[in-house]
Amino acid sequence: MTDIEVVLGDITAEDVDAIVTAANESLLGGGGVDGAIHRAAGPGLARAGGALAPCDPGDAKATPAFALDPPVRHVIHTVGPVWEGGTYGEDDTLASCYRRSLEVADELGASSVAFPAIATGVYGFPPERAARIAVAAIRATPTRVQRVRLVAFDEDARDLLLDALKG
Ligand code: AR6
Repeated sequence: MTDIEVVLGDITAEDVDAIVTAANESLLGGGGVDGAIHRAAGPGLARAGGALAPCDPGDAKATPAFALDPPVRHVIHTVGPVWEGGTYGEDDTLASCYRRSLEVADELGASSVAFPAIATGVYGFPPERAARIAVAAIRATPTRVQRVRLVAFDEDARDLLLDALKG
């Protein structure tokens, strides 16, 4: 049974086996949470990501975590959907990000994984809808990951995730 926790903070400070980043298809780094993770991990992360690119929206690929503090051993790069109004399969693509990230975590043998609110920043996915999809997708994915931490960067995002968890 996977335990889902909602926390407020900076994902780069998480003590987990694997951190998920909200990447773009190049896996070379960018702004937002991806920028923060790349800064914390160092330049090796972009080199390793670039070697695996491109990554399609909805898919996920893993690299080492480089200079991120232990116990973080892996970064799982997933690419969310760019929000275009909701009629272009954005919900399914977002659910796939969570599902594929957990599948990759299983392949890595990770037992704890931290996720940011994928696609809710630059990519413009409505945060309430994203929170419901995140929780539903994690619950629907069979996984050996024991602890999932949903890391909200602000209180509004945290409250939306807590509501989704109750629902
Ligand atoms: N810890 C946790 N959450 C964070 C942090 C952090 N340090 N920093 C930002 N967030 P975004 P996207 C939250 O824009 O929408 C990048 O350039 C933020 O408040 O990072 O999937 C990539 O390379 C928001 O709720 O990701 C892509 O090009 C959430 O993380 C593009 O942005 C996601 O916002 C991906 O856009």
